[in-house]
Amino acid sequence: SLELLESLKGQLRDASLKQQLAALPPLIEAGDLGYQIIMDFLRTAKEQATPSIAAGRSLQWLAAIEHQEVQSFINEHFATGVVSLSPECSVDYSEIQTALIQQDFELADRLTLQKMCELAGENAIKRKWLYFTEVNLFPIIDLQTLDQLWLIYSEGKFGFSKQREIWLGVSKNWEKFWPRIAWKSDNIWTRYPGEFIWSLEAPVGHLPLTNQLRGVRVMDALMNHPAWTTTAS
Ligand code: UYC
Repeated sequence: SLELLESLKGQLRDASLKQQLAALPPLIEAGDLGYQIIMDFLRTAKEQATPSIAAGRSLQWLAAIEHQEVQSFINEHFATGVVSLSPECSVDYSEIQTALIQQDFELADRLTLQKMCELAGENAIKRKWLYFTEVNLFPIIDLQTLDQLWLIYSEGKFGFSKQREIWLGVSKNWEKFWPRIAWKSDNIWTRYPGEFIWSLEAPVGHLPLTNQLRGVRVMDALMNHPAWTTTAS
């Protein structure tokens, strides 16, 4: 009913994040009128300085719909997503944003590792993995951007800063940390790629991945990076 749609519209605009996210499935279910409400919400969101998690999730829902008008709307206004990438970044992260909008979390994770190798330089690109010394030198803006992309397109669940919150919550105890983010269960490492959860069903902090094959130092460097204790530049 129109009354219900009006109330969902208000919920999407004004309620808590949890309620905003809960308004989306019934709006999608409603069809055309629901799509219009979500598109209006995204138009308004675009005027805000900082992207919101509700806007990121709205775009993901709309992107998954095969509907001419919705697709033209996305192409016209949100082809590159809701996160505007700073020109101060050393690497172009737009491919990650595209994968995240499509909810292809496995691709987004691969691209994240790849782009971090690009950020580290020629040697890391050839090696295809990172030294912790390279991570220490990552610019704050680049790590904050990667983190924001993961956060905005995961209902606020994924990203290094989320991992860091959990890591601090277990007093930096790695053995307590791994099972919390489902990288280990029953003391056995989760196997890459098949055993990881490539969806929003995953626990908070599950993605993006940092391979532990060569030890914990890269993860430690990520968790200790000044990006998480410095405000955005
Ligand atoms: N893998 O187990 N991982 C790979 C993870 C480990 C292993 C890539 C994460 C434990 C091998 C990513 C976990 C381990 C390869 C991750 C995990 C192990 C590989 C691709 C839970 C054995 C290479 C990028 C902590 C006991 C062969 C990359 C292959 C790859 C991530 C084995 C992203 C988070 C200690 C042999 N693992 N990795 O860095 O399958 O190569 O590609 O962490």
